[in-house]
Amino acid sequence: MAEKPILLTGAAGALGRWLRPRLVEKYGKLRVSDKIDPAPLGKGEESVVADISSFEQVSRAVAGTRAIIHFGAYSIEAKWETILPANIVGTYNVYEAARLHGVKRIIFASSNHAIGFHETTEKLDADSLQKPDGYYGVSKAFGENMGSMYVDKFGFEVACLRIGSALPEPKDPRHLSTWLSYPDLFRLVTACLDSTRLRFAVLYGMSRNKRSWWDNSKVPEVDYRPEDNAEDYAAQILSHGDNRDPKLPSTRFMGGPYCDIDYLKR
Ligand code: 15L
Repeated sequence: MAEKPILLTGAAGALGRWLRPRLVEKYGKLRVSDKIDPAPLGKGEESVVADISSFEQVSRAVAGTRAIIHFGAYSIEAKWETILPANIVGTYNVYEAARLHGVKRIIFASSNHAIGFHETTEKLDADSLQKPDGYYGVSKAFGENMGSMYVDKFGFEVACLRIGSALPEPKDPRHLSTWLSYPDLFRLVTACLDSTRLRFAVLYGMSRNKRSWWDNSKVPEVDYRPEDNAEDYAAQILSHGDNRDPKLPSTRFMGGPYCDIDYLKR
């Protein structure tokens, strides 16, 4: 029987578009899904258009796949009414549709904003406490906890990627700690897909940054070997110094600018 495709949600987004051809090249078959048509399709791709907040539509996207890379979400801080359908209901829909269709492996795009209110002087690992820095961060913490529950109750295999700043290049002083290059993102996602020992894993989505605040060493079951380092851009980024106010939440805490939102009103 022919191998079933892997499903990528959020396939029309920047990270999805970058990953697609590389995933197809490695795994042969990819089903891409988004609420807008993620066309044009490449060789090896099939598409199911689905609004993540509709269980019926998500279920159609999930049926007949063998693993899910769940990147579909509202991807920045927003009001609760925006986060709820896309990130809370949507994430439930993906896990529950996976259970009904017998798909056990989910790679969940969490975010550094699930731990955004940790001080930048700390070093975090897989066991560090969640400390969301807004509704978006809460939704990512929720997605991690749903994953944990589906692992323990239903035997899922879930990797939660606390993605830092996934960008072609780091652009500001914070990124020297949080940057995740696109090639390293691909290495991370494929290491999770290929792991033969995955149960529940929390990994920081970061490159091999010299100034990193995070540590993935407690997750040896995922053989992630990042190759890029934000330090290569440090001289350029810091050419006019680091002019951030050390007292601002955006400087003190890992989540950066998200930590300033509403904080200063209290
Ligand atoms: C994220 O999770 C967001 O999706 C992205 O837009 C950035 O804000 C990034 O985190 C970051 O913290 O740099």
